[in-house]
Amino acid sequence: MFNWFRRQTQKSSQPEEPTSTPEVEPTPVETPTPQTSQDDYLTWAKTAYKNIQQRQETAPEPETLDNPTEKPQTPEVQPQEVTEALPAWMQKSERLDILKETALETETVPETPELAFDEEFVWSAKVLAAQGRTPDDISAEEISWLKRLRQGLGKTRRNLVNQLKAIVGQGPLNQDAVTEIEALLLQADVGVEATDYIINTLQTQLREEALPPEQAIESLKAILRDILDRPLQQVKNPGFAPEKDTLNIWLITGVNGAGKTTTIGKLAHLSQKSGYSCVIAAADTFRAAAVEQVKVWGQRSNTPVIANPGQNTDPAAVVFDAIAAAQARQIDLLLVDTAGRLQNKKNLMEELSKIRRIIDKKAPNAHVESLLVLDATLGQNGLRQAEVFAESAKLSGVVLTKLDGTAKGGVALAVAQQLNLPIRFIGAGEGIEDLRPFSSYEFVEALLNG
Ligand SMILES: Nc1nc2c(ncn2[C@@H]2O[C@H](COP(=O)(O)OP(=O)(O)OP(=O)(O)O)[C@@H](O)[C@H]2O)c(=O)[nH]1
Ligand SMILES: [Mg+2]
Repeated sequence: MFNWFRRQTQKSSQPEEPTSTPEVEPTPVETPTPQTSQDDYLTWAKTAYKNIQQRQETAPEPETLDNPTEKPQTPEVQPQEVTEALPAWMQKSERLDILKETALETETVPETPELAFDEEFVWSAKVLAAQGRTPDDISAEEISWLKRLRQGLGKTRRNLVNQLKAIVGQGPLNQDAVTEIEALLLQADVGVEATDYIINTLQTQLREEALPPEQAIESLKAILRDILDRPLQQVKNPGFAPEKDTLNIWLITGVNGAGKTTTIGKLAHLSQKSGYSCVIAAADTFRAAAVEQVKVWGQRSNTPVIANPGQNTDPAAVVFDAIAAAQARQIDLLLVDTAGRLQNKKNLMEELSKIRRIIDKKAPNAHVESLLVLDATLGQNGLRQAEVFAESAKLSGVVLTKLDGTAKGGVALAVAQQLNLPIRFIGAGEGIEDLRPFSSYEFVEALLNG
């Protein structure tokens, strides 16, 4: 089973940033091989491609959304016994099981469609190789995801790389060059604060030593990674894998249309296939269609959805019930869908605070994360919303969605710099596979590695 939450990715080194908290790294990270030539990368990529093909040929069936071989790995949930102990409203979810069985047949699509050995494959392989991976331990899934990420940020990258190379290749930055880079970063949604920081740091470096364009871009990449990783220094769980043997609760918040419900569906799928059992709480009770929408995602990801059948029910009550169900079933991860819009903003914030209080009270030992879902296409506008949510929902991280669209991607840096919140997941498409844990290294490569 491939655990996406514990996937090995490179952590950028941050020598100039002294850390007070000791690094707690869930998985050991190998150092990348130093100077690998272009030819070596190509050989590496070819070997990796052959290995993936061989594995696909020997595998009995391609992995599907509803992979039966994964089921025994999730903690034993014994529906029979649990159902008896559950209140009536939960027993109703059995009907959902029947629905699921029929619905899933049509939803089953291969997880990893045929991979072509193309420029994007080589690029993805290179990104993995640079993180110290070996050609026999990479998966088709990882390559597919990196390709998607690269495509999503393609337009921004092409813009940035060409212009940056022309500017930074001319030695110490003069005022004109600084103004040009500033404009480029601002256009890419990086925001004023992060842009100022990047320019100052880059300028100091280039003043000490005039770097050729390629190296200047490498320095720039290191600065960007540093910004993206900095919020992680103050969090306990840099890797963001759900903790085993504890209930993990992830509260998903954000304005309407940001992609909360879609993110929940994708996260449920990712958790199940990474070996964590999962339940969804349908706590957006404001819109009638919201519960139905989350139930569809429940079916797709084969995840039980706890909902209250009544109209206009109290979302905090749904969360209360969902926690009870998750505890009874010894579930690893409870995902809470919330409303994006109520009668007014004040009501929404009050409701979120109430949900948060219920979680803290009913599950004091749970590991709680509060994630803000931000639509990356909104650029700086999205950030203003974050400040409002930060207080009510006690935010601990961000999910950036819609990076496949017109988003410029730079908003990730603004989030880290201005909100001091780590980005935990990124979404780059509407499909169930289109969301993965965030890696600063891979993100920056997709943004700046032409
Ligand atoms: N292209 C693209 N579309 C996305 C992505 N994530 C979500 N969407 C789309 O954005 C729209 C809104 O998504 P929802 O998940 O319903 O958003 P929500 O935050 O739950 O919205 P409310 O329930 O109204 O508050 C849907 O059409 C999704 O398919 C993404 O990563 N890429
Ligand atoms: Mg929703």
